[in-house]
Formats: sequence, C-alpha cells, structure tokens
Amino acid sequence: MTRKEIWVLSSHNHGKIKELKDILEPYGVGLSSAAEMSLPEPEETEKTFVGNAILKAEAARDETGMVCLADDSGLCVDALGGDPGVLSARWGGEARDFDLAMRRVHEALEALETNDRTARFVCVIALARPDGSVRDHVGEIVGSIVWPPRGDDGFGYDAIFQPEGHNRTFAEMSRDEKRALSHRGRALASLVSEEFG
Ligand code: ITT
Repeated sequence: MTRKEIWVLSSHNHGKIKELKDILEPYGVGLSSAAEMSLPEPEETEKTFVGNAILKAEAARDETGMVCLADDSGLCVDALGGDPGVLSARWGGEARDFDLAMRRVHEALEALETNDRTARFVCVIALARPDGSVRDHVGEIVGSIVWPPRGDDGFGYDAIFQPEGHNRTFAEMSRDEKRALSHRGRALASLVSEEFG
C-alpha cells in the first residue's frame, strides 16, 4: 500500500506549488503549502540559493513542527554575471510582474551589446525535519534567453528560457516535458531517490 504523508511546502509561489505537488503525489506525499496554511513569508536574507532554501524550510518547520520542504530557485544569466540569480523574484517588483522582469533581463542584455545569451535555471530544495536534520538537493538546466517571450504555460521567466538542445521555451512545453528537463525536476529526482530509494 502507498504510504501517505503530509509535508509542508514553505512557498507562496503558485507556479512552484503546482509543479512540486504534481511530482510528489505519486510517492504518497501530499503537500500543504505555506500559502494555504497562511504561514508568514520569511525574509530571504541569504546570498545563496542553498542558504535561502534552508532558511525557508527551517522557518516553516519551526512554525508547524512538521516535515517541511522549501524551494529556492532562479534564473542566472552568464553575461549579467549570474543576475537576476537569488533576486529573481524581486526583479518583478512588489507586484511580482514577470512581464516586467523578463523585459528587464532583455534590456540588460541589449545594453551590453553582446550576443552571449547563455543562462541557467538553478533550484535548491531543502527538507527540514522536526528532529532538526536538514538535507538539500540541487538541480540545474542550461539554456539560452530568447526574445520576444514565447508560450503561455509555466510561470516566472519560462517564456524567455529555451533549454539547450530544444527549440521551444519552457512556456511552450507541456508540464511533463518541463518536469523531465527542469532544475526543479532534477532537484526533486535527487530528493526522491534519497527519501524513497
Ligand atoms: P517562495 O519563496 O514563496 O517559494 P518566490 O517566488 O519568492 O516564492 P524564490 O525566492 O525562490 O521564490 O524566487 C524564484 C523566482 O525565480 C520565481 O519567483 C520565478 O520568477 C523564478 N523561477 C524559479 N523557477 C522557475 C521556473 O521553473 N520557471 C520560471 N521561473 C522560475
């Protein structure tokens, strides 16, 4: 019989919540998000993805006493020295406007007059347990920035990111296609193999 567990997902980002729920459901793990539980959103004060992922997982664990998962992720553009990086959410401003954030990436590249469009998505997933243990898992996918944005699916910067070896952006792919390639899918594959063998 499939085991049933409920973990808390320390996230208020609906795009991430949907992707993570989809991937963990077949393993008998149900996710209840911080957004659904009205948990406070911790301030992301660390300078690295791993630091912020652990900070968010531990904050939710301290609030709930439950097994908690957090995802810190972002888009790192080589010609921009890795920006927007850990500040990826903030490039959308207070309103989290990703049409604006994508345009800012495009305009920053245009201002450099470079043809280098290489970029990567990075995701760190941290799992914090009530016994105080914490594990983290990293996933990355390399690709390039395209302009104008293409596709209506996905979230965040998906419409300007085309994974290497493909001619469609993440926003033009089905959920299953994106999951098989993505930084989040890869970080979760590592977590699943450690937690569920
Ligand atoms: P939580 O901290 O509440 O989980 P957040 O949106 O603030 O939500 P992050 O600090 O990790 O999350 O910011 C990551 C940003 O990077 C996110 O807002 C997206 O804009 C972008 N991003 C991450 N993964 C992405 C993906 O798969 N596709 C497109 N954009 C992505």
